[in-house]
Amino acid sequence: DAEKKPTVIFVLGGPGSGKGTQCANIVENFGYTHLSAGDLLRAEIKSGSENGMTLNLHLNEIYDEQQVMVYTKFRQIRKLFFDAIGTMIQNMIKEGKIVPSEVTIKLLQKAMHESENDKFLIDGFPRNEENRAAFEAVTKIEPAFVLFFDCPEEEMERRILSRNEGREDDNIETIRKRFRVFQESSLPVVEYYDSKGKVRKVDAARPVEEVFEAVKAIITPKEE
Ligand code: UP5
Ligand code: MG
Repeated sequence: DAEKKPTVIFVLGGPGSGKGTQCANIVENFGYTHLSAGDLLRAEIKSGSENGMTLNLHLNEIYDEQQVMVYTKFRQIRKLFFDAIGTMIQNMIKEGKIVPSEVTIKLLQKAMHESENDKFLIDGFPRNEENRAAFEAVTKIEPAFVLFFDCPEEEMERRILSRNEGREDDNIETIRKRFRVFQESSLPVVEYYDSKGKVRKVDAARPVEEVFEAVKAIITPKEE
Protein backbone atom coordinates (compact mmCIF):
# COMPACT_ATOMS: atom_id res chain seq x y z
CA ASP A 1 0.00 0.00 0.00
CA ALA A 2 1.76 3.12 -1.25
CA GLU A 3 -0.87 5.41 0.25
CA LYS A 4 0.43 7.92 2.78
CA LYS A 5 -0.74 7.28 6.33
CA PRO A 6 -3.08 9.92 7.75
CA THR A 7 -2.25 12.03 10.78
CA VAL A 8 -4.38 10.94 13.72
CA ILE A 9 -4.92 12.61 17.09
CA PHE A 10 -6.80 10.56 19.69
CA VAL A 11 -9.07 12.82 21.75
CA LEU A 12 -9.74 11.13 25.08
CA GLY A 13 -11.37 12.09 28.36
CA GLY A 14 -14.26 11.02 30.57
CA PRO A 15 -17.92 11.15 29.57
CA GLY A 16 -18.92 14.81 29.35
CA SER A 17 -15.35 16.12 29.61
CA GLY A 18 -15.92 18.18 26.43
CA LYS A 19 -14.36 16.05 23.68
CA GLY A 20 -17.08 16.76 21.11
CA THR A 21 -17.24 20.47 21.95
CA GLN A 22 -13.50 21.03 21.61
CA CYS A 23 -13.21 18.86 18.47
CA ALA A 24 -15.75 21.17 16.79
CA ASN A 25 -13.51 24.13 17.71
CA ILE A 26 -10.40 22.38 16.39
CA VAL A 27 -12.13 21.53 13.08
CA GLU A 28 -13.05 25.19 12.53
CA ASN A 29 -9.52 26.44 13.16
CA PHE A 30 -7.13 23.71 12.05
CA GLY A 31 -8.73 21.78 9.18
CA TYR A 32 -9.01 18.39 10.85
CA THR A 33 -11.89 16.00 10.21
CA HIS A 34 -13.71 15.03 13.40
CA LEU A 35 -14.61 11.35 13.85
CA SER A 36 -16.53 10.66 17.04
CA ALA A 37 -16.65 6.89 17.58
CA GLY A 38 -19.81 7.33 19.66
CA ASP A 39 -21.51 9.40 16.94
CA LEU A 40 -20.58 6.78 14.30
CA LEU A 41 -22.05 4.03 16.49
CA ARG A 42 -25.25 6.00 17.08
CA ALA A 43 -25.57 6.62 13.32
CA GLU A 44 -25.08 2.89 12.70
CA ILE A 45 -27.96 2.04 15.05
CA LYS A 46 -30.21 4.35 13.02
CA SER A 47 -29.11 3.20 9.54
CA GLY A 48 -28.87 -0.53 10.33
CA SER A 49 -32.45 -1.31 9.42
CA GLU A 50 -32.52 1.07 6.46
CA ASN A 51 -29.52 -0.63 4.80
CA GLY A 52 -31.49 -3.79 4.22
CA MET A 53 -34.65 -2.06 3.04
CA THR A 54 -33.65 -0.63 -0.32
CA LEU A 55 -34.92 -3.39 -2.60
CA ASN A 56 -34.18 -3.04 -6.30
CA LEU A 57 -37.63 -2.60 -7.83
CA HIS A 58 -36.53 -3.41 -11.39
CA LEU A 59 -35.21 -6.82 -10.40
CA ASN A 60 -38.05 -8.65 -12.20
CA GLU A 61 -36.99 -7.20 -15.54
CA ILE A 62 -33.49 -8.61 -15.24
CA TYR A 63 -33.73 -11.91 -13.39
CA ASP A 64 -36.05 -14.90 -13.54
CA GLU A 65 -38.47 -15.67 -10.73
CA GLN A 66 -36.22 -18.02 -8.82
CA GLN A 67 -33.25 -15.68 -8.89
CA VAL A 68 -35.47 -12.89 -7.58
CA MET A 69 -36.68 -15.13 -4.77
CA VAL A 70 -33.16 -16.13 -3.73
CA TYR A 71 -32.01 -12.51 -3.87
CA THR A 72 -35.02 -11.30 -1.87
CA LYS A 73 -34.41 -13.94 0.82
CA PHE A 74 -30.76 -12.89 0.93
CA ARG A 75 -31.79 -9.26 1.43
CA GLN A 76 -34.21 -10.26 4.20
CA ILE A 77 -31.55 -12.24 6.05
CA ARG A 78 -29.08 -9.42 5.56
CA LYS A 79 -31.58 -6.98 7.05
CA LEU A 80 -32.11 -9.24 10.09
CA PHE A 81 -28.35 -9.39 10.53
CA PHE A 82 -27.89 -5.60 10.41
CA ASP A 83 -30.86 -5.11 12.73
CA ALA A 84 -29.27 -7.49 15.21
CA ILE A 85 -25.94 -5.62 15.09
CA GLY A 86 -27.81 -2.34 15.60
CA THR A 87 -29.69 -3.74 18.58
CA MET A 88 -26.46 -5.09 20.06
CA ILE A 89 -24.77 -1.67 19.76
CA GLN A 90 -27.82 0.08 21.21
CA ASN A 91 -27.94 -2.25 24.22
CA MET A 92 -24.22 -1.88 24.91
CA ILE A 93 -24.37 1.93 24.79
CA LYS A 94 -27.37 1.89 27.11
CA GLU A 95 -25.27 -0.14 29.56
CA GLY A 96 -22.18 2.03 29.09
CA LYS A 97 -20.27 -1.01 27.77
CA ILE A 98 -17.53 -0.90 25.14
CA VAL A 99 -18.70 -2.14 21.73
CA PRO A 100 -16.43 -4.82 20.14
CA SER A 101 -13.51 -3.17 18.36
CA GLU A 102 -14.33 -5.00 15.09
CA VAL A 103 -17.39 -2.78 14.80
CA THR A 104 -15.80 0.50 15.88
CA ILE A 105 -12.66 0.07 13.79
CA LYS A 106 -14.72 -0.79 10.67
CA LEU A 107 -16.73 2.40 11.13
CA LEU A 108 -13.62 4.53 11.69
CA GLN A 109 -11.81 3.02 8.68
CA LYS A 110 -14.85 3.56 6.45
CA ALA A 111 -15.12 7.19 7.56
CA MET A 112 -11.41 7.78 6.94
CA HIS A 113 -11.54 6.21 3.47
CA GLU A 114 -14.60 8.23 2.51
CA SER A 115 -12.93 11.45 3.62
CA GLU A 116 -10.59 13.37 1.35
CA ASN A 117 -8.76 14.76 4.36
CA ASP A 118 -5.59 13.23 5.82
CA LYS A 119 -5.86 14.76 9.31
CA PHE A 120 -8.28 13.20 11.77
CA LEU A 121 -9.42 13.77 15.32
CA ILE A 122 -10.57 10.40 16.63
CA ASP A 123 -12.84 11.26 19.56
CA GLY A 124 -13.74 8.74 22.25
CA PHE A 125 -11.61 5.89 20.90
CA PRO A 126 -9.62 3.77 21.86
CA ARG A 127 -11.55 3.04 25.06
CA ASN A 128 -9.58 0.03 26.29
CA GLU A 129 -6.32 -1.80 25.67
CA GLU A 130 -7.94 -4.18 23.22
CA ASN A 131 -9.33 -1.23 21.16
CA ARG A 132 -5.89 0.34 21.08
CA ALA A 133 -3.94 -2.77 20.10
CA ALA A 134 -6.53 -3.79 17.47
CA PHE A 135 -6.57 -0.32 15.88
CA GLU A 136 -2.78 -0.24 15.60
CA ALA A 137 -2.64 -3.81 14.27
CA VAL A 138 -5.40 -3.31 11.69
CA THR A 139 -4.60 0.22 10.45
CA LYS A 140 -0.86 0.39 11.23
CA ILE A 141 -1.57 3.94 12.37
CA GLU A 142 -0.01 5.34 15.53
CA PRO A 143 -1.46 8.58 16.87
CA ALA A 144 0.66 11.72 16.60
CA PHE A 145 -0.39 12.31 20.20
CA VAL A 146 -3.30 11.98 22.60
CA LEU A 147 -5.27 15.06 23.59
CA PHE A 148 -6.53 14.24 27.07
CA PHE A 149 -9.29 16.22 28.75
CA ASP A 150 -8.96 15.96 32.51
CA CYS A 151 -12.17 16.76 34.40
CA PRO A 152 -13.64 15.81 37.81
CA GLU A 153 -16.65 13.47 37.78
CA GLU A 154 -18.94 15.98 39.57
CA GLU A 155 -18.43 18.47 36.74
CA MET A 156 -18.83 15.84 33.99
CA GLU A 157 -22.03 14.60 35.64
CA ARG A 158 -23.46 18.14 35.81
CA ARG A 159 -22.69 18.69 32.12
CA ILE A 160 -24.20 15.43 30.91
CA LEU A 161 -27.36 15.81 32.98
CA SER A 162 -27.99 19.29 31.55
CA ARG A 163 -27.18 18.32 27.94
CA ASN A 164 -30.74 17.28 26.95
CA GLU A 165 -30.03 15.83 23.53
CA GLY A 166 -32.10 12.72 24.19
CA ARG A 167 -29.13 10.37 24.34
CA GLU A 168 -30.21 7.04 25.82
CA ASP A 169 -27.08 6.90 27.98
CA ASP A 170 -27.53 10.35 29.57
CA ASN A 171 -29.31 9.16 32.69
CA ILE A 172 -27.76 8.90 36.12
CA GLU A 173 -27.67 5.07 36.19
CA THR A 174 -25.84 4.82 32.87
CA ILE A 175 -23.60 7.80 33.67
CA ARG A 176 -22.32 5.97 36.80
CA LYS A 177 -21.55 2.92 34.65
CA ARG A 178 -19.77 5.07 32.04
CA PHE A 179 -17.60 6.65 34.76
CA ARG A 180 -16.67 3.20 36.06
CA VAL A 181 -15.76 1.88 32.61
CA PHE A 182 -13.71 5.02 31.99
CA GLN A 183 -11.75 4.57 35.24
CA GLU A 184 -11.17 0.84 34.81
CA SER A 185 -10.69 0.46 31.05
CA SER A 186 -10.05 3.82 29.35
CA LEU A 187 -7.61 5.50 31.75
CA PRO A 188 -5.10 2.64 31.30
CA VAL A 189 -4.98 3.58 27.59
CA VAL A 190 -4.10 7.16 28.52
CA GLU A 191 -1.44 5.82 30.90
CA TYR A 192 -0.01 3.63 28.13
CA TYR A 193 0.43 6.62 25.81
CA ASP A 194 1.70 8.73 28.70
CA SER A 195 4.48 6.20 29.24
CA LYS A 196 5.44 6.81 25.59
CA GLY A 197 5.44 10.59 26.12
CA LYS A 198 2.43 11.02 23.85
CA VAL A 199 -0.16 12.57 26.16
CA ARG A 200 -1.04 16.29 26.04
CA LYS A 201 -3.18 16.87 29.11
CA VAL A 202 -5.62 19.75 29.39
CA ASP A 203 -7.51 20.93 32.47
CA ALA A 204 -11.04 20.60 31.07
CA ALA A 205 -12.94 21.83 34.13
CA ARG A 206 -12.75 25.44 32.96
CA PRO A 207 -15.09 27.39 30.63
CA VAL A 208 -15.13 26.25 26.98
CA GLU A 209 -13.11 29.25 25.72
CA GLU A 210 -10.37 28.78 28.32
CA VAL A 211 -10.09 25.08 27.51
CA PHE A 212 -9.82 25.94 23.82
CA GLU A 213 -6.97 28.38 24.52
CA ALA A 214 -5.04 25.48 26.05
CA VAL A 215 -6.00 23.23 23.14
CA LYS A 216 -4.81 25.79 20.58
CA ALA A 217 -1.40 25.93 22.22
CA ILE A 218 -1.11 22.17 21.70
CA ILE A 219 -2.51 21.90 18.15
CA THR A 220 -0.38 24.34 16.24
CA PRO A 221 -1.05 24.48 12.50
CA LYS A 222 1.38 22.50 10.34
CA GLU A 223 4.01 24.49 8.45
CA GLU A 224 3.38 23.91 4.74
N1 UP5 B 1 -19.66 21.41 27.83
C1 UP5 B 1 -18.59 21.04 27.10
N2 UP5 B 1 -17.49 21.68 27.51
C2 UP5 B 1 -17.87 22.47 28.56
C3 UP5 B 1 -17.17 23.38 29.42
N3 UP5 B 1 -15.84 23.61 29.28
N4 UP5 B 1 -17.87 23.99 30.40
C4 UP5 B 1 -19.22 23.77 30.52
N5 UP5 B 1 -19.92 22.94 29.75
C5 UP5 B 1 -19.26 22.30 28.76
O1 UP5 B 1 -19.88 18.02 26.34
C6 UP5 B 1 -20.85 17.52 27.24
C7 UP5 B 1 -21.79 18.67 27.64
O2 UP5 B 1 -21.05 19.63 28.38
C8 UP5 B 1 -22.38 19.41 26.45
O3 UP5 B 1 -23.68 19.80 26.76
C9 UP5 B 1 -21.46 20.63 26.30
O4 UP5 B 1 -22.14 21.73 25.75
C10 UP5 B 1 -21.03 20.89 27.72
P1 UP5 B 1 -19.36 17.16 25.11
O5 UP5 B 1 -18.47 18.03 24.33
O6 UP5 B 1 -20.50 16.52 24.44
O7 UP5 B 1 -18.49 16.07 25.90
P2 UP5 B 1 -17.97 14.65 25.44
O8 UP5 B 1 -16.69 14.43 26.14
O9 UP5 B 1 -18.01 14.52 23.97
O10 UP5 B 1 -19.11 13.75 26.13
P3 UP5 B 1 -19.76 12.42 25.62
O11 UP5 B 1 -20.95 12.18 26.49
O12 UP5 B 1 -19.98 12.41 24.16
O13 UP5 B 1 -18.62 11.39 25.97
P4 UP5 B 1 -18.66 9.86 26.05
O14 UP5 B 1 -17.27 9.45 25.99
O15 UP5 B 1 -19.43 9.38 27.22
O16 UP5 B 1 -19.58 9.44 24.79
P5 UP5 B 1 -19.24 8.76 23.41
O17 UP5 B 1 -20.23 9.26 22.46
O18 UP5 B 1 -17.82 8.89 23.09
O19 UP5 B 1 -19.56 7.24 23.72
C11 UP5 B 1 -20.85 6.82 24.09
C12 UP5 B 1 -20.89 5.32 24.25
O20 UP5 B 1 -20.62 4.70 23.01
C13 UP5 B 1 -19.88 4.71 25.22
O21 UP5 B 1 -20.30 4.77 26.56
C14 UP5 B 1 -19.79 3.30 24.70
O22 UP5 B 1 -20.89 2.53 25.14
C15 UP5 B 1 -19.91 3.50 23.19
N6 UP5 B 1 -18.60 3.57 22.54
C16 UP5 B 1 -17.90 2.40 22.31
O23 UP5 B 1 -18.35 1.32 22.69
N7 UP5 B 1 -16.70 2.45 21.66
C17 UP5 B 1 -16.17 3.61 21.23
O24 UP5 B 1 -15.06 3.59 20.64
C18 UP5 B 1 -16.88 4.82 21.45
C19 UP5 B 1 -18.09 4.77 22.11
MG1 MG C 1 -18.98 13.22 22.55
